[in-house]
Amino acid sequence: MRIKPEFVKYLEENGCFGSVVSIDHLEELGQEISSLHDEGLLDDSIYNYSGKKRPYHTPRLPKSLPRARSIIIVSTPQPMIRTTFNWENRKIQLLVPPTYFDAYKVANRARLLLKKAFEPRKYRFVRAMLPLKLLAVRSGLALYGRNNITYIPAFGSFHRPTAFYSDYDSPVDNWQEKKALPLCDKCKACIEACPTKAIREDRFLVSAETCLTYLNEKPASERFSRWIDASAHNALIGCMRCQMVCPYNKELINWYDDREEFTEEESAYLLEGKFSGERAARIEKKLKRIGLDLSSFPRNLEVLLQTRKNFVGTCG
Ligand code: B12
Ligand code: SF4
Ligand code: SF4
Repeated sequence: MRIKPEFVKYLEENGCFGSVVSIDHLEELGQEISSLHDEGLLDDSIYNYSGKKRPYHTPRLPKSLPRARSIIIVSTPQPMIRTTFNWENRKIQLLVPPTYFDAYKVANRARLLLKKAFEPRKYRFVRAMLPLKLLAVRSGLALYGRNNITYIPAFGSFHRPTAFYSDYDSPVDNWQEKKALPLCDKCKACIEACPTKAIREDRFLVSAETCLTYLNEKPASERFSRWIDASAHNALIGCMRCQMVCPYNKELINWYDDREEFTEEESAYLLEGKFSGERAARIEKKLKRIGLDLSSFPRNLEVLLQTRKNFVGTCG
């Protein structure tokens, strides 16, 4: 059970969800990740984002807020984006999963809402680089799905969590055991839908190194391995298969915003894969609005267009 302090009620009035834990759990959060690493279950190339620092294994208080008292997590519901490519006289619509885009916008709004929620008291909120799913579940804000993605009521897995260190000394500490969604006991939909068998029967932790998302987030200079069936690809970046089949997302699978349309010339340019100068800068600006940059092209678009030779205007 999560206790909802007043500031969480304010977040909810403004369409966001939140929770709080004491700063005393910071080390525990890191230890949980580093113990998985010590067991050889986490690949350094995936989790060691900032070189030797391993921010998720050994989270440190920021220099700007050395006396933080709490960690606040705010989650913002986000739809998918549907974007259109004009290609060979057809309009081909492709998806970008929730959470790839508007990262700063979402984080800034979350910080602003927190500031307003506590007014007239003035607390600090410093963005925290933490294992967000673990924090979301440990704080009672979310539950783990068997697909290792976290879920909140009403918005399923379509939400973007953001964490902040704060000098707010919360009387509430929502730290709790990790829990999975009730239906995961009996359901295997995501395991069966995963095109690369990254969700395993023998353990809860996903095999990140075979997850399609990991493979298609790499720069396009790394071609897809032959073992990945072309039909596995389903989004311009990332993958929606294990979320689309989940009963907790039943009401959300058609929740997308239409954003950006690429002309025949722009599609051809992206497929050519030779980017430089002003033209590249212009198209990259457009890609950034859907959470992408040129590094995934032409590979990701190429494979999707190949598998949609007879494709007429829906997503999938
Ligand atoms: C590294 C990373 C990846 C890697 C590795 C994925 C992974 N599972 O960790 C790759 C590139 C593969 C990836 C893919 C995706 N990612 Co990612 N990723 C991250 C990142 C940077 C760190 C995640 C992390 O800490 N992993 C460490 C592992 C150990 O943590 P974990 O999965 O939580 O593992 C726990 C469970 O296995 C659980 N567990 C183990 N046994 C048991 C048993 C029981 C009973 C229970 C209940 C739990 C349990 O405990 C483990 C921790 O101790 C975060 C951003 C951040 N700062 O957190 C985004 C993030 C987690 N990713 C996100 C998203 C959206 C995705 C994708 C869905 C993207 C997409 N649509 O294509 C896919 C989903 C893949 C999947 N099925 O997990 C979102 C999640 C939002 C949400 N709603 O939960 C985040 C938070 C980014 C963001 N800000 O929005 N991602
Ligand atoms: S698809 Fe089924 S097993 Fe997978 S996360 Fe959803 S409810 Fe759980
Ligand atoms: S994101 Fe795709 S590849 Fe990764 S676990 Fe889910 S279904 Fe499998």
